[in-house]
Amino acid sequence: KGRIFSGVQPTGNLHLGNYLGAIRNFVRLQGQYDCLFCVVDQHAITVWQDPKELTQQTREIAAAFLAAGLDARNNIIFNQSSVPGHAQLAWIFNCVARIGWMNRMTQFKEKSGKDRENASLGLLAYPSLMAADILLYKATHVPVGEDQKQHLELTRDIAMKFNNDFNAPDFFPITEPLIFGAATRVMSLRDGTKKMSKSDPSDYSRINLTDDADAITQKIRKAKTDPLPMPETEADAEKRPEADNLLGIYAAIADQEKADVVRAFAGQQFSAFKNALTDLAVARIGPVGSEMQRLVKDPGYVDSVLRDGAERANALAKPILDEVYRIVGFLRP
Ligand code: AQP
Repeated sequence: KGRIFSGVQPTGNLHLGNYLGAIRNFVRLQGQYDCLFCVVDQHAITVWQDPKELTQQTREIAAAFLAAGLDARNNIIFNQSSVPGHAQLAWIFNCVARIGWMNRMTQFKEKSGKDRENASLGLLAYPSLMAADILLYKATHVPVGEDQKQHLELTRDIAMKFNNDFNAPDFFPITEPLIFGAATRVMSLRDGTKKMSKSDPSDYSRINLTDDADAITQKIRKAKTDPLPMPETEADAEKRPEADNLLGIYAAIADQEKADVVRAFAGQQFSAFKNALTDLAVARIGPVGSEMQRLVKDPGYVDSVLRDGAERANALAKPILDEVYRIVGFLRP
């Protein structure tokens, strides 16, 4: 059995992309692998987070994991800052990775924008911490959305360079990404060429997990489309980003092949398709959001899950980190 590590940042506005691209896949993988699912609060602070909101959002992500159907007993659910090994190993990886590797990361370029000199040092080093998250447990597989593929390649580079520099062949595994499902890259509802994102200023660009039936209905009704009827073939859909995105969302939620969804709605008016998509989203996403909100109202249970998860994660990490310290030559007097 391989081991899975994956994380979600507690940066607010958990959306359909996070759910379909990541969290729902976690649910499918549990049982097949040893799994660690992490609320990556240390990643979140690479851009400014209000402290009170960070605490609340951390509980929300953990609650979303549980609401989506992750089992807290058979998986390890925890928050990153509760296991000091992540930061400890990240420091070593900061010294293994090269600045040039970090400078090439698309996410850094996008998030730092034009004012790169003013971005936090943590934002630049983000992929090094992500490599530490994964390799602290020698995870073999990481389920993520398409946008994280480049960071995973960097994790593999760091593992290889560490193994090589310290003459420790095969010490760290060369981790494989698991990118699957009909929604590996959910796009904005306002612009089919931009990914759906927590930080998009327009709330109409995304469906939040906390949206009620009314909000979901409004957002799908207002979602941008082109004036043509529904595409006739998958190839036709691929040339129309907004239509393609909505079809992919439908296929992912309904758990159908996109080709079958295209066939079912071929040539129809968008309004008919949007009504069907609304019903589906309200029926399948609504309950996850309301369960998540119920769980955060009384955080005692969520906190106990995180506490227990941190203890178990620490126990897995400790012998691996001890071995890394020995390999690097750190004296442990
Ligand atoms: N649009 C998306 N489609 C599919 N998967 C997505 N993921 C994110 N956006 C999409 C996947 O969700 C997991 C958790 O993401 P995250 O919280 O670590 O990070 P993120 O990529 O920073 O999320 P956002 O929404 O895009 O936030 P901002 O606006 O801050 O950049 C990951 O597996 C990710 O692939």
